[in-house]
Amino acid sequence: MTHRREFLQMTTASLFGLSLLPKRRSFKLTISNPIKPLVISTWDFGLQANAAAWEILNNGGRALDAVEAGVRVPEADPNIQTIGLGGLPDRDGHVTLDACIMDEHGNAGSVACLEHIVHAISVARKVMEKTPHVMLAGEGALQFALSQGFQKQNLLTPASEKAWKEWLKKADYHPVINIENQLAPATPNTMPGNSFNHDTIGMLAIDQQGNLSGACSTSGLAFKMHGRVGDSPIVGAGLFVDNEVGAATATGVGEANMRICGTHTVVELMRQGYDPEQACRLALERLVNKDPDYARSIQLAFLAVRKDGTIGAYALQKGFRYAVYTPDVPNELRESKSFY
Ligand code: SD4
Repeated sequence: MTHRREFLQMTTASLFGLSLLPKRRSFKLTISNPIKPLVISTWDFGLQANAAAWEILNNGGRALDAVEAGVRVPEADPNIQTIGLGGLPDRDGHVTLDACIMDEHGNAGSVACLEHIVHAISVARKVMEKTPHVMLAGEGALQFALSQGFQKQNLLTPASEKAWKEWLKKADYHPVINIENQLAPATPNTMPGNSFNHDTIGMLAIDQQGNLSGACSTSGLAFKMHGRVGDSPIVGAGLFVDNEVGAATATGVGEANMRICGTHTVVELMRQGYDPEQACRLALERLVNKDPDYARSIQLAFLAVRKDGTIGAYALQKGFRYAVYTPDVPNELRESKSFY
């Protein structure tokens, strides 16, 4: 219990604006040999996305341009049923997209529940650059996109419509770990549960100037309720970039991530001196400690990069892969460690 005298001291200290918290040393990362340029992204489709981003980074371009160009690749691919064109719809048959982008100055833009526009990431960038806001949602986001010259189009492909109609027969909502689109029928490029069928693209890059940016884009959880927004467009949940420290992005069940402001937590842990893998693990540990049964039943994964180019990832479940492209690593897939 706080005694009266201590309490009065505390109150007096607060009145004079004195912090009672122990002083932390400020973040000072010694960067002797930074790895740059660099781009990393979630899941197997990250390989193609990284290749597009690398073109820009390798030519001295800005990390922001690289992550936008990278994320546009899976957004435009109708065979990827978790992002952009061909994304699996919500339970009412609407394909609704979430996306977020952040630059080296800490500027952010995002869209939530956006319909009919393939490149949600480019709309998010326009929100960041052309409006006084950070996030636009639903009909307002669509109207803004159209005003900026984006073309309206039907995002529901025959394959995704078929999967939705199949799902409607039982209407049993149950995201499957790592394979949220297991119900999707096989196509020449996508087998149910294979590596093409995964989730959100989250991409982080460092350019030749050493500046960081990040982007993420998704159609969210398949067969979600209409109007559901996940973690991806939420700054500090699906994506966070701090040019002094590092950046992080997420994939998996957004509801779990939003509760811990996951990527902000990861970046703050890196600021405290944890390396990216430790930071991703510690953020997930909050979920694991609070509700182990829930944590065991879902997938959530973080991918992070520190300002010096050190990369790390951690997942709740096995099976989370990410793609890495650096001057020494010509675009390879890595598997992250996991709790379970
Ligand atoms: C969401 N985090 O909407 C996204 C989807 C995802 O693995 O990444 N699924 O919750």
